[in-house]
Amino acid sequence: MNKKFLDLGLQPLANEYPTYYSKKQIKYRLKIYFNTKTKLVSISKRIPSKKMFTNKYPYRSSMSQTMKNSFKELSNEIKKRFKPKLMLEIGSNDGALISNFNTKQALGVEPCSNLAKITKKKGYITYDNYWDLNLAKKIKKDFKNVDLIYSANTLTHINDLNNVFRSIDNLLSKNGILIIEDPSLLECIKKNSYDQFYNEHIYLFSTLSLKNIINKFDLEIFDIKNIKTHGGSLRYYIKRKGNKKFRISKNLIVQENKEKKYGLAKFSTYLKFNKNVVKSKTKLLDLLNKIKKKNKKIIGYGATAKATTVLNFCNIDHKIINYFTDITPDKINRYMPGKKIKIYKYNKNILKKVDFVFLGAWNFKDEICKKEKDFIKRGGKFITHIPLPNII
Ligand code: DWN
Repeated sequence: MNKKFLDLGLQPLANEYPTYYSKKQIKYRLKIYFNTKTKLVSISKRIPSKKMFTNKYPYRSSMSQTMKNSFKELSNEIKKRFKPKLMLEIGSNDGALISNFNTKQALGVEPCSNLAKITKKKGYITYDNYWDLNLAKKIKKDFKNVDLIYSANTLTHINDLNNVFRSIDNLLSKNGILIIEDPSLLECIKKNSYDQFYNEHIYLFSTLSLKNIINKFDLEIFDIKNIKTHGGSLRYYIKRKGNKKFRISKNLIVQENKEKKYGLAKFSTYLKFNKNVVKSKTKLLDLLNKIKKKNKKIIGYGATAKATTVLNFCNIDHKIINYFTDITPDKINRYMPGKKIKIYKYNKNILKKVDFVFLGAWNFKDEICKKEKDFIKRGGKFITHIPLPNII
């Protein structure tokens, strides 16, 4: 049974950055549910993939050094531990991961053709289609099987999870390995990062819920890693049940116990989360308004999908956060979705006359603070809302 625990109000598409502000930008009600049987957390309104993942999708995973390092490290591990002859990435974006493999070793699947173009140009075979059974069958026809499938921050964006895993089951070789990486529900609840919810994130996985989903396809998690990216993610290592080559690691039991102990299987935990989210909104608005009363200038750093959730839920406009800065080419000179807050191209001097910087990309706090030593030295302050609205 699906039970609602959070309502984040009307939210625009998180990656639809318009060239001009219009009150008419379409918004959708964002309600979050917990399924008491499957333990899966999901959003209510499902927007068709074709509306969200278009040929103008702006998000680029290689815009951050942290992500590039993480993908580099993982690719070394994949080569050493699993030695795949051929691997496939579902949601290859601009190639931040596959570019660590040679063009004969890795295939990409990326429905946003503007991004697929980038990896194609580098010589990687990239299917610019949505991930489904037809595509899996097509790839099977072209390459027979693949022995490793990887997907980061993508499967949770696809509505029909049965189709997702049926398609993986179809293409993966008998002893093949599937690696999935997504924000951890446990970390989201612990850190009160309600901004992990937006229309693209249809699901937020936990070990408890993912186990239930993949069980139907005779797949099982045999190892798990907590990683720091995207505010705390889980990397799940999955195999077919019949594959005896890999033993079930104790990391899995440890993670499951942590999730159970924290209450991820109980609805009451999510009601508590709701209360914390409401408190966070009040506290953030108090903090920003106090700063504004002192006539200080606040700008946003990192025009993230997460920031869109915060701005629209807390109703923060350009009178509070004057503008955002970002390095992503396709976000520049556009507006934050749903708000009259412009995004300017990042340059070294952009923080010179700024007093406070709201971290839209709080997940890259360390990377950004390192880059902005001068701002900190001259007394500039960062504001974060994670885990609680605060000046750091
Ligand atoms: O799942 C998703 C995640 C992985 O990426 C997508 N559905 C959408 C997107 O979500 P996001 O926009 O919240 O992701 P990030 O990775 O937190 O976005 C970081 C943003 O900050 C990018 O626009 C790049 C920008 N940035 C910057 O301007 N200067 C980042 C760094 C590190 C910087 O130094």
